Amino acid sequence: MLKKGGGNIKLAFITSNQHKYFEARQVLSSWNIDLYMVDSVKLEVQDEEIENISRTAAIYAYNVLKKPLIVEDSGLFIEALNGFPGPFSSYAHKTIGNEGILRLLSGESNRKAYFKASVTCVCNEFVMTFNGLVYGTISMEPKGDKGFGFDPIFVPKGFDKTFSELGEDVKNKISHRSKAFTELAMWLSQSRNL
Ligand code: ITT
Repeated sequence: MLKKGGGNIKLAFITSNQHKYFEARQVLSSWNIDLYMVDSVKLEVQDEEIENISRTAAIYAYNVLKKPLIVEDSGLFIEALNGFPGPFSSYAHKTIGNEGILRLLSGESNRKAYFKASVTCVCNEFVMTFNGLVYGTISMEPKGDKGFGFDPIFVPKGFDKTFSELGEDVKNKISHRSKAFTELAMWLSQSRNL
């Protein structure tokens, strides 16, 4: 059952990434949903679709924890690189990093990219997945000192600054993560009587 302490829904967020956790918490705070971070049971599977990765990891974690929970898988998809790093974003960031991505794009005029987040919630008998996307471009050089991961090289559409320069308040209004978690929150708030 979903635990409702003081009217709030409690959900475990299975992740090792504190940045993802804090961003998700901020989005969900206005929806009376309390997240707590569990950094232990995330199964990392390989798949070309991040939806499949988040669903498989969420079902695995639920079978271990037996508590209402969410898992988010996300990635940066770069058009000129045929979608790379996509589902391999975490590994690509740890290995070649932002500088490596910029090197792969050197001399490339097509800088289009998008971030995608896929959040799977397992609670009671439900397994629900919600996606969020934000479109933009890859900058010519890293800029800004806020955020994490590819934030210093991603310029969201309609802005002329990177996510790192814009900071969390702006990012959290438009990001792939905020869109996916808002969809989740809307579904949960309509499902209060489950
Ligand atoms: P968990 O699997 O433990 O949740 P993780 O960081 O490995 O943490 P992912 O497997 O979903 O998470 O990897 C997604 C990677 O994509 C992440 O490590 C970042 O490098 C990048 N990424 C995702 N969302 C991002 C964002 O909002 N800003 C910058 N980079 C992001």
